Amino acid sequence: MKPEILSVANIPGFDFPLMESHFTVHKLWQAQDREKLLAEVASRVRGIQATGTAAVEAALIERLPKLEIIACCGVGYDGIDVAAARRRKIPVTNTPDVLNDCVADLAMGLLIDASRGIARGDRFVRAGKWLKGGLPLAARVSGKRLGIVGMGRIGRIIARRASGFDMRIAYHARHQVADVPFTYHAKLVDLAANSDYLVVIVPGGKETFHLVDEAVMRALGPQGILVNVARGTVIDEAAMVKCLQEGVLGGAALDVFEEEPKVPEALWALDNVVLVPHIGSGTRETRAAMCKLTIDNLVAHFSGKPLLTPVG
Ligand code: NAP
Ligand code: 8YV
Repeated sequence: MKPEILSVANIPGFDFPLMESHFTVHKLWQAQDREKLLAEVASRVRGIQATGTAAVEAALIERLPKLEIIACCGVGYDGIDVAAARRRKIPVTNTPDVLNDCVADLAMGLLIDASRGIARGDRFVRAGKWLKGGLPLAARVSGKRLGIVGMGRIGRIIARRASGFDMRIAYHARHQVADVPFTYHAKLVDLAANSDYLVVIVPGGKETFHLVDEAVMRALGPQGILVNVARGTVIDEAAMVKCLQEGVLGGAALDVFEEEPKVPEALWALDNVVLVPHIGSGTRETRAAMCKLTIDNLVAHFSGKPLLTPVG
């Protein structure tokens, strides 16, 4: 008998046939009637497959008496009630490292786009506006000051990418990192005041909720550009809209939003904003690696082997 897994969320590129070769999979996200499906399978479910943005609340965990493991296809697991899982000694796994390159690539792409106006230029050409004149000048990227909020696995790769653009790099995190040569700012507002670009790459959740507040955005300033590839909750989105509208923040490039997939319509109207739909890890190669790691963790657990990437 294959162990039964509850898939609580889909993610483009997830290899369900591979998971189904090892497990019986119940797709909660596909169910017309979630309650009916849960009533049918709850007593037999031994594992949950989630994603980086899926909610796995205490109520669901408590409803599954045989639950043994929660495997998250994503490095961020802020939607999962890890404390509730721990109370039942249920391990949680995630997918660190395999997505570092692609998320860092996207962060640099967003930064360059927001600064140089690639998407804006594309809209301009397609609308036939070039025939009537050119776009206003943009801002140079190379050699500028980059502030990175979070110097973890992905933050470090963003710094490496930015070094190739001769950027002067500084960062903020709760702790100074011993093995990076960049300037550390214990206060985020100081980092913002000394940056042309602020790239956010910290975990989501209560600890970082609205870490980037109005004061930070004002410190970044009217020429400053805010890039978010972390979680929407890390930035005070309403304050950001206001700062962008008033011109006290120069621009923003956003992969993540507070209430995905809802993006405030006020942002659609702003030409100094680049918007993409949470695609940081969205390449065929990276999704395949994330998916394999998620399934490998589940397989390891049910074979009695050590987990590959348990959450600490
Ligand atoms: P990581 O290696 O754990 O690094 C997290 C960094 O954030 C560390 O430098 C940490 O340093 C810092 N940090 C944590 N809490 C903080 C706080 N309260 N204030 C300031 N800094 C704080 O994580 P990662 O693998 O780089 O991933 C980071 C996050 O990116 C994920 O959790 C996920 O939410 C997001 N992400 C998004 C996408 C996407 O598709 N857009 C893809 C992958 C990941 P200290 O502990 O010293 O504070
Ligand atoms: C995924 C992510 O897009 O790894 C993360 O934390 O945000 C992304 O890689 C996410 O898991 C989709 O829900």
